[in-house]
Amino acid sequence: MTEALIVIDMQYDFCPGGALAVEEGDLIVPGINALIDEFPAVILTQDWHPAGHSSFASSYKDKAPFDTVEMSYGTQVLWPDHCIQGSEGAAFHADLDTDSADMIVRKGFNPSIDSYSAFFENDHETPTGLHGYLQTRGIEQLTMVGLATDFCVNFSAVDAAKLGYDVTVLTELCRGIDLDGSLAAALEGMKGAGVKVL
Ligand code: VGL
Ligand code: ZN
Repeated sequence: MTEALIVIDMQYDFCPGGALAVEEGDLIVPGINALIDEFPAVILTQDWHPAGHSSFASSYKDKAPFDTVEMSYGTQVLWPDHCIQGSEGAAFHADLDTDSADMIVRKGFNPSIDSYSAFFENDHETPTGLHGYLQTRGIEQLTMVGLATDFCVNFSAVDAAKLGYDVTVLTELCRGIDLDGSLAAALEGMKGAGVKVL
């Protein structure tokens, strides 16, 4: 059985100084690089939004970052503009060993749907293609690290577990946003879905 490391959204906008900074987000880069060396398969995800994306508070007249809005697919948190395609903030942290990655999955490029998960957009239906990629490579065991624990790592891990993967999240190599208790809820949700949260 082949194992893969999935590195979620290690981009400047999620690091201190970025548009949607996660506290200590940059501190996990060296530990992630060490893991990248060890795994037989490495996949990176990259949050990759067009300007004016529907998950940006700036796309609405009367909304501020971290407000929510009801979308056809459910409640969506509205974020500061971040990870705009081709911007500095959307780039991977320069110290991340991107050269060793086999595959980069971009997500969130559909203007009308956000995509936290590496597997499905936030409608929980539209695939990113990652499941097909992993299946055709015979990869069944996934270890996940990166940003943010309570959003993109959480959604990716829960979707992977639902798809039947054996999933481990290494929390030491993740950092969270933690909006209104979202971090504790995510840890519980992942455990409930059968993810090994270490
Ligand atoms: C993320 C909010 C919006 C993440 C991405 O990487 O966790 N969070 N876009
Ligand atoms: Zn995003």
